[in-house]
Amino acid sequence: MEDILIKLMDGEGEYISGEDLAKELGITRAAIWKKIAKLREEGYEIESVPRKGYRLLISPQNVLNVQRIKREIDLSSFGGEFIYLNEVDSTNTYLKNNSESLQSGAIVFAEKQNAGRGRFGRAWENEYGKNIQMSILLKPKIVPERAVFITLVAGAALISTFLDMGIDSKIKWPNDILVGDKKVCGILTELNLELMEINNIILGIGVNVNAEKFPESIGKKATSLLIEGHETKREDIIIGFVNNFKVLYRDYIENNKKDVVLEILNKYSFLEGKKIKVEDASGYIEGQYERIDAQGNLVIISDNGKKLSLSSGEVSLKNIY
Ligand code: BT5
Repeated sequence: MEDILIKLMDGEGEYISGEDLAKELGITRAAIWKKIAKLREEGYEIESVPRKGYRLLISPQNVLNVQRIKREIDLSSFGGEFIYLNEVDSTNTYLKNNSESLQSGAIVFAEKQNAGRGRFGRAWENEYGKNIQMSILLKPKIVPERAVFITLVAGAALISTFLDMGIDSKIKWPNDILVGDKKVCGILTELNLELMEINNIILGIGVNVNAEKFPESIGKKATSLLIEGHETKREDIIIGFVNNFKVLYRDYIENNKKDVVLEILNKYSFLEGKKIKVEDASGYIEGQYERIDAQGNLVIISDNGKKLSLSSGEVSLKNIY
């Protein structure tokens, strides 16, 4: 997004003088005027009043209302920052590269990722301006083993957010959220360690909100909220998710409280009653899904009758996944 647009949005409907804009952006007032004219052509209604300056009145529909997000997420108690980017390689990589200067809780959002990642080096598809690609920087004082549960905290926060919006979703342990049996959201939690201690954790979520189509390669398993018949505002999802996540995350980090998360995960498990296959680097196990246990592990009764509790792995079902 144009820097000038960000400044106008940051102005929250207040006038910003041409002189201030020129100074802050390091360009001439004539260049400001040209940029304003271009934005007007794109559908932004910008008022200009002599001696007062410019103020943004109306944005085209699909522009993310960053101001509203900043207002409704209590940033002062969490990270202090919501960084809005037009394009980036990956929001997770962005936070990794800026982790020293940012506080725990800092959030970055991008309208488009050019190298969005899934787990195990897989790609995450996205389309400019339609969906949510965002990451949260976390710097908890915990042992690395406790970090995996954060993916589940994020999953539970997303399911609650969707429920609040009247959308039924399910979790496919550990990191997929499905609507109508297809994936609308993926979660990627990356751990950056230093001498076996957590330096930071980066939680990335991708939500297909308004995408209308997907590449053929994932067409059978991917969907968006819009395709499933849910017209939503991206802001509502972001605000709901961050506010739900904050509460569940603090409870987990500070009090090791996991019960609400586990209750949600078990109640809305996509795997309930299903025959599954779980693969990891060492091989695979087939069996019957049982539940998510107190550690957040997947419990499976293998085909040879053994009950196993797995802390990681890739779950697949016949046919789709
Ligand atoms: C995930 O990995 O599901 C984690 C996705 C995390 C994406 C976010 S976006 C913000 C942040 N920055 C990043 O760079 N990443 C995070 P995994 O379980 O490995 O699933 C990846 C697989 O899902 C791919 O191999 C495809 O089959 C499928 N896939 C790719 N893009 C998709 C999409 N938009 N919707 C649904 N499925 C998709």
